[in-house]
Amino acid sequence: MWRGCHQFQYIEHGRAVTDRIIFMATRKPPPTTKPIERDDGGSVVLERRPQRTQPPQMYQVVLLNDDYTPMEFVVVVIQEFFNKDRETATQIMLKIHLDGKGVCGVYSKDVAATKVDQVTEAARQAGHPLQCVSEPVE
Ligand code: TYC
Repeated sequence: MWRGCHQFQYIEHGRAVTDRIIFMATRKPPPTTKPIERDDGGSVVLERRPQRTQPPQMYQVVLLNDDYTPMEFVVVVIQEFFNKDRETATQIMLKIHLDGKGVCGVYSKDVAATKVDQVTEAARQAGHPLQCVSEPVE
């Protein structure tokens, strides 16, 4: 267990007050600023370091074309599971029909996996061979 401490000093009602915050973490966090340096004039120079954390990997949920699933079923699936209006859903369905596949939405890994499961189950229940997959973006 790593323990850190921040100490603050300030004046309150004319008296010097010291507050300490003690915190715990499993690992020491990486510094986001360099240690304080003083230049000739005694002023404080803080240099910000670039953030190291990357944005989370996103996943696009893709529907694949087939020869048997009715167009109307695909349009309804895109409306219901990907929250598109009917016109947008129809455009996406036609793109899939013509190009072989099309992106219906982009989500975090968990949400994308849930969409794939929901669409796959809805197609199975309706007896259609519609295929839905997720793939990392970029
Ligand atoms: N190609 C299908 C048809 O002609 C329609 C369709 C569109 C099927 C998109 C799947 O993901 C799909 N009935």
